[in-house]
Order: sequence, then structure tokens, then C-alpha cells
Amino acid sequence: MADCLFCKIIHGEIPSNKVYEDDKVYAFRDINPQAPVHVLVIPKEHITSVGAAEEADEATLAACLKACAKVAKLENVAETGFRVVSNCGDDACQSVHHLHFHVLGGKKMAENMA
Ligand code: DGP
Repeated sequence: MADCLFCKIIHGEIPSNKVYEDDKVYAFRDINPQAPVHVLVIPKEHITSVGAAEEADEATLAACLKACAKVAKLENVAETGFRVVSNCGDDACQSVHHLHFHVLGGKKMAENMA
């Protein structure tokens, strides 16, 4: 999608620090990390959020979750633990309307989720 920040990152029009990539997924470091490990996993296909998942390609959605697990291994937090977050809509403070999964780790997370 032409005006989408994350589509521009996927196409290399905006630079990013790549952590992982396959045919369906791109993963890169968050510009404003909230934890020692903070990677964004995004589908290459433009999907607006988890709220649009019912209409989205199932293989693409599965690839996103598999990529979260892959990133956790690459970043050495698979054993110690990590959190996967996907903000959806205004109340969740979604700021980029291209589906993304925050993979957070490298420290003890807060117990409170909200
Ligand atoms: P959310 O608030 O859940 O929509 O998360 C969007 C995230 O995207 C936020 O943590 C900051 C990150 N972000 C925004 N713009 C850029 C960018 O240009 N590059 C990178 N690497 N991350 C970005």
C-alpha cells in the first residue's frame, strides 16, 4: 500500500535493521525499543491489524507466528521467555496500521498487561 510506513520498510524505501526475512514475513528492530530485545514482525502482504485476520491469508498469518518464534531464537530469548504483543485499534494505541507483532524480551516483563 503506497502510503503505508511498513510497506515502505518492506520495499527498502525506508531503512531498517533487519533481523529475519522469508517470502511472507519481514522482521526488524523497533525504532523506539521498550526492552533489550524489541523486534517487529510484519507480513509482506498489507493487512491492517489482527482485526482483519478473518479475511487474511491463513498461511501468511501462520508465517507471522512462526517468525515470532524464529526471532526469539535468533535473539536468544526463546529459553528465558518473551512477550508477543499486537496492538489493534485506537484503544490499544495502534500507531501503524499494518499488522505487526512486537517481540519483546531480554528482561523480566511487568505482570500487568494493561
Ligand atoms: P504500535 O504502536 O503497536 O502501532 O507500534 C508501532 C511501532 O512501530 C512503534 O513501537 C514504533 C515503531 N516504528 C514506527 N516508525 C518506525 C520506523 O520508521 N522504523 C522502525 N524500525 N520502527 C518504527
